[in-house]
Amino acid sequence: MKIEENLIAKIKEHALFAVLLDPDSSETDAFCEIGKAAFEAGADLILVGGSLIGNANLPKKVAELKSLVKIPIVLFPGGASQVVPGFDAMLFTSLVSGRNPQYLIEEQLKGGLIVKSLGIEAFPTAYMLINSGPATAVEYISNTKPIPENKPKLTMAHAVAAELMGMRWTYLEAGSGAEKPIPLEHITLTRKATNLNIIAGGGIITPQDATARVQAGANVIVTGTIWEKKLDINLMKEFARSIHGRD
Ligand code: 1GP
Repeated sequence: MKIEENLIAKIKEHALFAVLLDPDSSETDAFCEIGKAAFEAGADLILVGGSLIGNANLPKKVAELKSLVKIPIVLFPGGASQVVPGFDAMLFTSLVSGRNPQYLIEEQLKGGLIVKSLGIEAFPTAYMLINSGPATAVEYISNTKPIPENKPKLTMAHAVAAELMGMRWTYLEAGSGAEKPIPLEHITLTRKATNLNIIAGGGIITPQDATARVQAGANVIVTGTIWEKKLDINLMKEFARSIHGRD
């Protein structure tokens, strides 16, 4: 529980800035370059995942990245095939907004014993996909319907159920490269109704997008695609300052 405890202690001080790395880019230099820049810019953690495809090169790249950064590297798996050694911790997610048993419990069943035997610290996380424009890869591959963007109460109700089932985190997801980030009401209502640690990601491309979601009650802001398009360390620093409330 050490990594989770440390992150939660930090969350009590300020919201956290997370940079997401795509495991499919672990064949390239971009993986470590973006990860190292995130650390230098003041990110609090690195997430790896979101894709639903495994990659044999991943453990080697994670080990390389670990030698370059002093922040936790947390797996955010798209499926059991991504549970590989080397991570400090992982989001043990269930796609609770969907009704596909594969992502509600089957991938977890395939991955659970591996997580245990590797000794990876797991954060129980209710993962929810919220509609934010054209269909995203996660919607297509998970074969689930997102929660409609104008139904924030549905998000809140799923979060309440997840908390009652013992989950401690929820990830409110617009999808990688989404046209726009999730509407604020989904965060506001979930914040009022639960004590879950709220992660918000997908389509966040400006520090203002991030700040608005922190003010609505998000505890962790995730950005990924923006850095794959252009690695701008000054903008990363600006994100860190806005999310940490130091602007
Ligand atoms: C995707 O929420 C993450 O799973 C990050 O989204 O790539 O759009 O920043 P972006």
